[in-house]
Order: sequence, then structure tokens, then C-alpha cells
Amino acid sequence: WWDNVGLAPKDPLLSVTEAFIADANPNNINLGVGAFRDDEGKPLVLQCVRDAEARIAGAEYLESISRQGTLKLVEESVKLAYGENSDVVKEGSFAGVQAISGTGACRLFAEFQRRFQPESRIYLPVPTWSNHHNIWRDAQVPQRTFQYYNLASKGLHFSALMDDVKNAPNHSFFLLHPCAHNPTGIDPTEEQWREISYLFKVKNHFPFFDMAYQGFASGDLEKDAQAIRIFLDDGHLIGCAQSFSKTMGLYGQRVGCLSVLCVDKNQATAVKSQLQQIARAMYGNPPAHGALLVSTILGDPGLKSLWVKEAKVMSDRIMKMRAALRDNLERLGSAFNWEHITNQVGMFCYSGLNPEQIDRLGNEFHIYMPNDGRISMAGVTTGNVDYLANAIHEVTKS
Ligand code: PLP
Ligand code: TYF
Repeated sequence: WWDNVGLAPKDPLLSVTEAFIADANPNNINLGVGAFRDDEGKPLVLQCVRDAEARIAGAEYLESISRQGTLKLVEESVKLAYGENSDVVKEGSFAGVQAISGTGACRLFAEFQRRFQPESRIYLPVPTWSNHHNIWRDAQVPQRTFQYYNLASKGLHFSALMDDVKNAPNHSFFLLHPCAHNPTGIDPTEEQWREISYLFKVKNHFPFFDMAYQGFASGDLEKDAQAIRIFLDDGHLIGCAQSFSKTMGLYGQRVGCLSVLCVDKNQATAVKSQLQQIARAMYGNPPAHGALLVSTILGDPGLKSLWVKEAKVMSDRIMKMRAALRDNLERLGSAFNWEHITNQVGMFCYSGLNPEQIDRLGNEFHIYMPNDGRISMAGVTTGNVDYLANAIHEVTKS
């Protein structure tokens, strides 16, 4: 039956971890997959999650698919994204469904897009999270790209981005990272977001926000949602994928939400029913446990403020490591400018290292990262930052 099946291409990010695991050297460092690690390099289970676990222990959710749990998760998620006092939330003019984390939310939306806007395409930033390409490909939505990163400045290529937004046919779908852009760590400024939003309005484009890192860019949930709030104020109907994998350290629980803003409640009811139907044929219902943890945390002022504190601790640790890495490289007398390490935000540093240098880091120093030079800052610790800086200095010396 399956003679025609060849090996699927490896995921570029997941193969970094494979290379790391295969290397038993005690100095090895994994700068691959973007999941948070503490200063010991260990996965972190947040105290707010532990507390929520204790609260729901014994709850009668194990057998049943909790409609209430799902509704509560969606309600709390949209409050986070759009603001507790936003009209959308107050009026309920959104179609919101629990999704299999951020990936599943994107996949559900891509499927919905193809079904109800079958002629449309999706514009993805260059670069973007590699899985975006897979997700929209599998949903059979044709892809286009728009410029985002400027190699020369190691910053945002704002004018090129605006040109591409302008030159796209009116009524196009665009995927935007509202904060902590993966992989570059570069976000538009508030003023630039306003200009982007204005141009989207003129062009009648549809903004789809993939928000996997709310709280990770600045340590402030509201500030990290500023792009979405600007588009909201400008009257856009937007789509939004939310993930709790990184921000609550729930990677294995697959908790997420997809919301699509609608003109009114009736439209929202119709859109929601279609999203649910798509989900039903793909995986039935989403799992209950993680969703209950998240809605318990978000729905309780005490647990929520504990989460905000813990999210800040995570984002502060990453910022501290950015400063330490840059300091070390400068102290070693590196001839290069490393300002971008601290200018970029979120989980990743788009280092600018080239594939040859990255190969040397792996072969000679047991340090592993994807070959686009993206460093997961969560893999950097007080214990390994000196070694890492030395190694980067060695491979960038001419
Ligand atoms: N979107 C972006 C930009 C990401 O970086 C990730 C990373 O994990 C995801 C979506 C999806 O993550 P998950 O499916 O674990 O929520
Ligand atoms: O960008 C990352 O590292 C995370 C984790 O197919 C990830 O988003 C990587 C690859 C993938 C799924 C998740």
C-alpha cells in the first residue's frame, strides 16, 4: 500500500533539538525550539498553574466535554486580546472557539478562510514561523509574502512592508505577529502599527493576528496587545489566534483560542457554528484539562495576578540574558555591532550568524540553533552565557 511514501522533510526547528540530544558533550546548548527554560535550563511549571491544578482536582470534568469550560476559556481569552472593556467583548460580536493551541487556531482559521473566501490568498511576513507555511499549504490557501526584516539594519523594513501592503490586491488576508515576532524579535513601533492599520483600512485588507507570546515582549499583557487594540479602534474586523503554550508554560496541554470579529451577534453565531463544524470533522472536541487550568487562572483575580507576576519573571530573565550575551561579546572585543540582541524582544534573537558560523558552533562548540541564526534566548542561562559568547566571538572573528 505505501510503497509510494517517501520520508517527509524534517521540521527545521525540531531537528535542532534532535542534534542537541545526540550530542552528549557536557557543554552542549540547545538554542532551538522556543519553549521557556529557567536559569538552570529546566522547563518551568508556573505556580499559578500548580494552584489551579489543586483547585480543579476532583472536578467532574474527566468524563465530559465541558461546554462551560470551553465557553469560559473563550470568554477569558478574548478579554485578554481585545480588552476587558472593549465593545467587542461587551456586545459579544465575535465568533470564538477553543482551539488546539496556537497551531490549531491557525489551522482552523486557514480552513475557514478557504471555505468562505475560496479565491483568497494569505500574505505571510518574510521571515515568519516556518509552520505558518505548512498550515496554510495544508488548507490549500495560496501563499504570498510581504517584506518584514531588513538584513542591513537588522530591524524592521517598514517602507518595504508598507509597499507590499499597498501593492497587494484590495481585500487581501495578511498574517501579523502582534508582538514578539517569531523568528526576528522585531515588532513595529506603536506609530508604525497605526500607519499599518490605516493602510489596511484603505486597502480593505483582513488582519489575522497570531498571538503566541502575549506578555513575553514587554512583560505587560496590555502593552503586548497594543497592535490588536489599534486595529480594533480603527474599526477593523480581525481574526486572532491565541496560544497559552509559552505564556503559561502549558506547551503539552495545547490550549488556545480562535476568535473572528463579526459585524453583529447574528453573524458571529453563524461564523462560530461553521468553525465548530470544521473542528468537529477534524478532531471532534478540544481537550478539557488545559482549558480548565487556563480559565481557572484567568477567571480568578488572585491567580491572574500571580500569573502576571510569573510572566514578568520569565520575560525579565530573557531580557537579562540578552543584556549578558551582548555585554560579553562587547567585552571580548567583538568587531561587530550586537545592539540588536537587546533591541529585539520576546523569546528570540535573530542573530545574523550565517550557516557556516552556525555549523562551526555545532561542530566545534556543541551549540545548536536553526540555520537562519535564530537563537532561542530561553536556552541561554547564567551558567552558559560566557561559553556561548566566547563561541560566537570565535566563529565571527575573521
Ligand atoms: N505561532 C507562533 C508565531 C509561534 O511561535 C508558535 C510557537 O509555538 C505558535 C504559533 C504555535 O504554538 P502552539 O501551537 O504550541 O500554541
Ligand atoms: O518556533 C518555535 O520554536 C516554537 C516551537 O513545528 C515549534 O514555535 C517549532 C516548530 C514546530 C512547532 C512548534
